[in-house]
Amino acid sequence: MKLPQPTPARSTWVVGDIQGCADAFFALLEQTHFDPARDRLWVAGDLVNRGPGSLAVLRWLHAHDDAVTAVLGNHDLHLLACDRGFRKLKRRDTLAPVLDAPDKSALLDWLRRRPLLVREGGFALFHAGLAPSWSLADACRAARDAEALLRGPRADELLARLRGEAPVWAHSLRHVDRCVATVSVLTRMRACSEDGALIAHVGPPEACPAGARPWYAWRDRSADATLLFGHWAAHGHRVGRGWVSLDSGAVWGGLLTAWRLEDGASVQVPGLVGPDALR
Ligand SMILES: [Mn+2]
Repeated sequence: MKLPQPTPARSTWVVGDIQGCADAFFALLEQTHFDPARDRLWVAGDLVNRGPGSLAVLRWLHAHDDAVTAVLGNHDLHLLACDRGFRKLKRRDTLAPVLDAPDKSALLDWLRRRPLLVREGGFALFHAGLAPSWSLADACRAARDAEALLRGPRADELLARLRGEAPVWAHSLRHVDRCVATVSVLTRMRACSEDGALIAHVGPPEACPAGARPWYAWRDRSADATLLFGHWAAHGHRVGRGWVSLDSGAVWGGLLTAWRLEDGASVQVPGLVGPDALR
């Protein structure tokens, strides 16, 4: 896609799920003429896994921390849980080079300190979804609690819980349970029921099971920020009323998408191709 002219003096690009597609990621940086001294990069989570270049992606983001705002996705948390021994690598995981890297502790320490939700300048960025009952202020409060737990000395209490079922989010949940539920909503939700229970669904949003809708469809459309999210490859890159979806399935042979906050321009590059692409 060609960029409209003139381009803003300083661009803020938000990129969808990179998932270790390092070649596509670096191609996207070139296509957007990204300059870390001038521009900013927002990353919608799932920086790593399934693609072959998770280590290169993590190293670049870590090295350009001043220009990068990245939120955590479910694959990023899976990496942290594997490192702590709470989860095991699955057949299609490609995280071993990160776990074996000499700079692993610097990279994972940086990753563990990423936020779950960022709200800035009329935009809110998170990996997956928001609970129907949350205002944006509620979502920020819930995210800050879970982030504090993950960054602190009790992080293992959260990471250990990632292998099990999360409770449906409710304010009345006890602290760690509530943080587990918060992480589940922010990093795993696609379709949900009206009470905020996650409904397993990986197909397109038009094909949600009975009683389920895309999480944003339960929300008041006059929310005070544009919601930026990934996690839903079959959803693809779309610009809706009050939201922009950014996961265009790079790891599944689709595209890697960047969308510019200043003017809504989008740039896409091919993700994994040929035998590297997942099926
Ligand atoms: Mn995801």
